[in-house]
Amino acid sequence: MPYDTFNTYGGAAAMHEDTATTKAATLRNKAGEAIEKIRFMVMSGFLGAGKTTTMIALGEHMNKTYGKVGIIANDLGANLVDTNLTQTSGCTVEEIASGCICYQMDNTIDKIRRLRDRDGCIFVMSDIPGLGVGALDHTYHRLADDCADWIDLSPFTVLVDPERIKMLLPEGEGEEDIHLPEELKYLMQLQLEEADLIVLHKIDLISDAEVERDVNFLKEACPDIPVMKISALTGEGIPELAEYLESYGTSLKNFSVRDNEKFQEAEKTLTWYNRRMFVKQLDDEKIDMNEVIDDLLEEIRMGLIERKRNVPHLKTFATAGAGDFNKCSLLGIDYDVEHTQEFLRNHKKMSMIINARAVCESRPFARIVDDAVDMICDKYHLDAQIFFTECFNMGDEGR
Ligand SMILES: Nc1nc2c(ncn2[C@@H]2O[C@H](COP(=O)(O)OP(=O)(O)OP(=O)(O)O)[C@@H](O)[C@H]2O)c(=O)[nH]1
Ligand SMILES: [Mg+2]
Repeated sequence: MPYDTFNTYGGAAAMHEDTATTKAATLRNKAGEAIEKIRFMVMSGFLGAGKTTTMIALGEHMNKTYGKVGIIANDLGANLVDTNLTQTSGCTVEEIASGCICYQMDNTIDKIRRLRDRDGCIFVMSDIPGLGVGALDHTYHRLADDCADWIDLSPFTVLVDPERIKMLLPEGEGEEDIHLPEELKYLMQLQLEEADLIVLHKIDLISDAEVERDVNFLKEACPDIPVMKISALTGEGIPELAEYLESYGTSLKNFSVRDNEKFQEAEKTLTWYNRRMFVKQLDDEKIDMNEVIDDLLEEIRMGLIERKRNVPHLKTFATAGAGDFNKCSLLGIDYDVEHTQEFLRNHKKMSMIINARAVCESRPFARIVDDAVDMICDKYHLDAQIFFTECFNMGDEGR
């Protein structure tokens, strides 16, 4: 049965007409007072599409206009950049690491409950790993079955990066080679099909004509799914998106991966790499650690180019005391490093996390990172202590 849906969003309500059902009985606390249901939503989208940035922008906006928002940072593996980055915002954060929320639903339900009871959140959002498909089934259907009396589900939202749409556009329109394997197209198509709502993101990076072209493409490719456009960086479209997510529910469609083999082929192209390390300047000198991080990322980029491999998202988060931090992203060998935040001062040491999702076999990728770390140690006379490294390909036997 379709999940409870709010149809208060003007003309677009008709789009969701068939999804409205009766609401569950009102929850009451010990004193007999009515308790509002909490809202939950999943933010999906390909690696680097901007899920974390958008959740933070939505959270900060909705904290002021709607009520307290909780964010669950979710990814495979441990030591997540996204958790650390989200903690620097004004949002309340929980983490579900070492696997997708889909396979940790009891844990996810506990976190949502804790965010409500301990932190007073009335809206919780979680992302899923950037290759994720299937959360509608695993997460939304489970919550609809088991928690409909205290959780309302907002639209299952899929973000799309205009750079990645180039892979899906008809020949001649997006022909620029972004050096990602063909197999990943299928993964992106599945993500779009799964959506209740598709959001074209990073519109600050493209012209109005390109926005129109991409929106039209998405509407044609997914005719029954509403399309919005935003830039989390400039804030454009964030209030409208927030209002939509607060007002609408999910159509709770039945979606499953049609061709599991093809999906696994796409998964196998990706390696997950997470490292935590501590870097110290051996002459006790304060240096510009921003430069060190830039050199590290550039060396990894060059290593990948040399081996004809790529990294759809490589992100680093470094701290050096007194709240000073650096957060960088590299969205592929064809792009420059993006600095979400740079250190404001020089430092003698820093703690650093590296998370990479690479189109490269796991051992060669680990070597590329090790070589890059050796290079910065030589160049800046540093010692690097490695506390944690994990590196696995999605297709590795025995994982
Ligand atoms: N220009 C521009 N860049 C953005 C925008 N939103 C995010 N980015 C950048 O895109 C990069 C990736 O953003 P994230 O929010 O980490 O993307 P993500 O989808 O959470 O990435 P994964 O969790 O690794 O899959 C970062 O460098 C962001 O600063 C935007 O609206 N405009
Ligand atoms: Mg993220």
